[in-house]
Amino acid sequence: MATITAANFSDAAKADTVKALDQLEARLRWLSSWTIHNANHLRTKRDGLKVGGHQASCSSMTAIMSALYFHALRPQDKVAVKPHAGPVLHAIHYLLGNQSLDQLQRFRGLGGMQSYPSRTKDQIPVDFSTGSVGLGVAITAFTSLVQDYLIAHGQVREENAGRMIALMGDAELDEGNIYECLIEGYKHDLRNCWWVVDYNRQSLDSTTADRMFRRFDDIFETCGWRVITLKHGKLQLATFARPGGASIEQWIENCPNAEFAALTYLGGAAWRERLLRDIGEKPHVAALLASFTDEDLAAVMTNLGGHCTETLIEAFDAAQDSTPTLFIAYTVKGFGLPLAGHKDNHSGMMNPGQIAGLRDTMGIAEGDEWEPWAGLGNNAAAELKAFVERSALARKTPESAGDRVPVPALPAPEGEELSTQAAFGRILLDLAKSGEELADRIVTTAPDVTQTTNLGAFVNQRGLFRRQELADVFHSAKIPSAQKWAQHAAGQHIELGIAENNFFLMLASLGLAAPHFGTRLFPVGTVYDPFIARGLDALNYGCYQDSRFLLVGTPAGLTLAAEGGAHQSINTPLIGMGQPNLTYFEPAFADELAAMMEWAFGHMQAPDGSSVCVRLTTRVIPQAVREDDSWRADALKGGYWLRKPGAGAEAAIAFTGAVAPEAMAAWEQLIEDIPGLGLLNVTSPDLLHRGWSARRAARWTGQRPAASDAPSHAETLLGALPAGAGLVTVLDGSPGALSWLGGVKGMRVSPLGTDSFGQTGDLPDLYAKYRLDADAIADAAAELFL
Ligand SMILES: Cc1ncc(C[n+]2csc(CCOP(=O)(O)OP(=O)(O)O)c2C)c(N)n1
Ligand SMILES: [Mg+2]
Repeated sequence: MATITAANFSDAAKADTVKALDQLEARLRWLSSWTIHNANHLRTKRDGLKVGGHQASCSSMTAIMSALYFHALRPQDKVAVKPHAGPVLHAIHYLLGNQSLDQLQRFRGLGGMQSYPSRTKDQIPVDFSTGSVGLGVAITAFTSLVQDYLIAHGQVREENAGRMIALMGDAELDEGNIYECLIEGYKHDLRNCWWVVDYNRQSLDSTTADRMFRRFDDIFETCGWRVITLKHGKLQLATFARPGGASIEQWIENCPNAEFAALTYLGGAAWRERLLRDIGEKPHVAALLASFTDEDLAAVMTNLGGHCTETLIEAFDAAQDSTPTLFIAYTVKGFGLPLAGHKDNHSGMMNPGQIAGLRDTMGIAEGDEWEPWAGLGNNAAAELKAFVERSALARKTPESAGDRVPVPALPAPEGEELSTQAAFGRILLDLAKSGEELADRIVTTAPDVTQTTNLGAFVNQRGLFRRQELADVFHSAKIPSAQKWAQHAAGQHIELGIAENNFFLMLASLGLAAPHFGTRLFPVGTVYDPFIARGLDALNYGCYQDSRFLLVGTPAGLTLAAEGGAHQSINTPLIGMGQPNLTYFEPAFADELAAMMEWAFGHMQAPDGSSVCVRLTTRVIPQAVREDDSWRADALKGGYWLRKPGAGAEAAIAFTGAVAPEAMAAWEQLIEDIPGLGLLNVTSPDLLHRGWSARRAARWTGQRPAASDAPSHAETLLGALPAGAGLVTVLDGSPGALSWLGGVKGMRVSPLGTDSFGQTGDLPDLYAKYRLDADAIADAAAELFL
């Protein structure tokens, strides 16, 4: 455990600071409680549903947040706030004048402040959205790595480096992604990162396991972190120094979490009775206890480090180097509220009588509840306001929209036969060799699948990123290898270990470089398509914050053949379609992919853009022969006719991706029997579906802009078929990704695709067994006419 040195400012100044921060702590505790109370007890309710909010989780952190935001934080620092302490963050900005009363009063209502801090929806500056516990913690580490990347690439000055800080609940330490992140952080020599644990030893359900005591210290220290434990406040330490105090200290040391929490809830008389029973016979203990009123005794026993402003600012002031630091701040959940310590207080709420009692003890007059400085008196209020205005937070620079980087035309790789995965590697290589600025802004990353996803050529060209240079041992020893693996500060590939949560958090962090650091990066991440599911919540988390990246799921589907069922992705098309802020494409041909990537680099920087995902394959197929570029615009809208339906055509085949040869072969087989048969290449089931449902929704939301009076692209495409025509849909993935197309014009559908686990085999066997081959498509077409 690190020792805490004295703060580097004078005792008098320090005393003033502590006093102001204590007053602010009380303001935050009150305002967060009242905001939640208002939403639950005062605002008109129309649905009988609980509104919710977490008064106990907030008050557990108010001292930590007061000390951090109004003392330790610098303008360049960024913070992820424990989701259920969101109201405290809003209260901080309310005191700063950045948040309106209207927003506080509409907490958890439509258009009001969000339940959990949100970058995209809240009106205050939020550095990181939080909500899914654990992810908001780990993203701070990855954002620190992004900052190091930008420093190394001359985009951020070393002296402006900020600290990336997570304010976390102790139960977040149960999330596995925390430990995956610790390991990756150690490998990349993480710095400028603080995690402050609100160690109240309570989660949602109850109190937490005693056995974890001191385990966290070991784990973090092993991973290169400094651990600073703030167990006792100054009042407690002073008491321990008095005669009999050592026995109380020892007693606290041995007290199980649940018992400590229960006594906290019961209060002073219960503490006294219990301490007398357990250690009353020890020298001086009875006299020491007798020197306290019940109220004072309760205050001493709950004066833990995380509630002691002086302890907190000393600790923060002493950790000014760049070593990653874990502060374990002992706290009481519900501190300073009648809910304190109760094991059920996570969703517990003060009743009207209790909140009135709290208001009275804080000296706030009835009717003054929303007054930012209520209960302070004029002079004190003015002083505190001035103190707040001097804080670094008031000087925080607003986020930038990010610069715009020109996107050059990306030519399609040449070759009569190609796989989309190989084409991806070639397109990136060509870019890497170009002098385009876009190429300099691309950062690639992969969870230990760089080579097998065809990122290797780009990496050979642009190098691996590492703050400290690391030679390629194999290269130095002249051992032949296709892959250069030298690591240096100018490199543009961030190699990650095989942990998909880390991969998605890295992408999310890189994709926020524009708003966070003012420099746009174009993250390109590759992962085996089936293992997207492994990091799905982190992917969703990145999209929720509107981070911008290009995700490449490859190889995909049953088409992986010999790799077998554990590697053959099935439902990723549905993930691509269902994930907000992510546009999913699945190309069949290399030129489509080039067009999609070019579009993606534009879309990733458009104000109303999104992240983009492409699902690729290693299957080498003959490339489409083009007469012109007319396919291109439609392909970027979600689909185009590879063979236009003839007049009066009674059916069409709609396919996506790797099964293009089967769809084309089936078309050849059937064209004589079904004159005018169409062949539709669906390049993005996502865009087609989204456009179709948005157009329908526009009829009742009234948001349809005049120009969009045109039908959706799906309607336009299928409008080429006469009413009553049938549709065979086929893709290497969940059939539901395409079968909905039948609903657009009310057509009969024969859907093909995979909806059971695959297995090993060669492609002819597997396509036959899972009904993806030309015969299956022909059979499905015949079914339409039964
Ligand atoms: C991934 C995820 N699982 C479950 C939840 C539901 N949940 C919200 S808070 C919480 C417990 C939080 O305990 P802790 O982190 O100790 O915070 P405290 O309220 O005690 O400060 C849980 C399980 C969630 N938000 N995210
Ligand atoms: Mg907790």
